[in-house]
Amino acid sequence: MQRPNANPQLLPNGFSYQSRALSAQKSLDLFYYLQQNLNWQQPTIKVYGKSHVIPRLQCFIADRNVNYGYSGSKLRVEPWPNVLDAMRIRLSKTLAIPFNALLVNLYRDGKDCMGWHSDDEEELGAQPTIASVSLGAERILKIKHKHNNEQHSIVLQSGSCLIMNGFSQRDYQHSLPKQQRLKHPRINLTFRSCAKKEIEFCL
Ligand SMILES: O=C(O)CCC(=O)C(=O)O
Repeated sequence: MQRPNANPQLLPNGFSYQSRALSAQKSLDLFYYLQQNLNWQQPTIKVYGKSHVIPRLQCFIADRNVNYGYSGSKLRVEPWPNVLDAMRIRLSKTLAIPFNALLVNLYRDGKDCMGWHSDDEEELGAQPTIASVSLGAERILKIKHKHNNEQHSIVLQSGSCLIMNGFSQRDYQHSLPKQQRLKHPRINLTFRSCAKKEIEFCL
């Protein structure tokens, strides 16, 4: 995997996009492998006191010592499959970031989506680096500034890698809106570096 290039789709500071981080064949093989072999879950969230299943499937993979509220509350923590461990090692070396957790999303078709949010949980630190790899159907990612009207859209192609770092989470939100007519699935891998659990011991 190469270091992402300067961004051809004119993204704001803190976002950089590489369209062909993985070859088409590798992306396809990996997509089918993960679709069939990960332990997918569909967590429930509460919105205004009402429970809803989220509109996508997820799998959270992490080192055993990772302290991440996201996983603790809703998702089982899974061990690293070899193929994803190898990818995280390559990404960690290339970007000089010790990735220790991975949230995987499976969008079964264009009706599955993700709402506006920032990945700004405390465990990720003040300026987190997140490496987001896309496999399968192309989807549009929307980005908007939190305090002005600046908006961007980026087409996430299969095999691409979007890096979010710097103040991207402090200053912007992102979302993956529905694309009602899309029939094909997509998998997204977001590699993260989370705080570690404090070791408890008694003497
Ligand atoms: O599917 C995507 O590209 C977006 C994923 C995302 O925003 C997230 O995992 O926080």
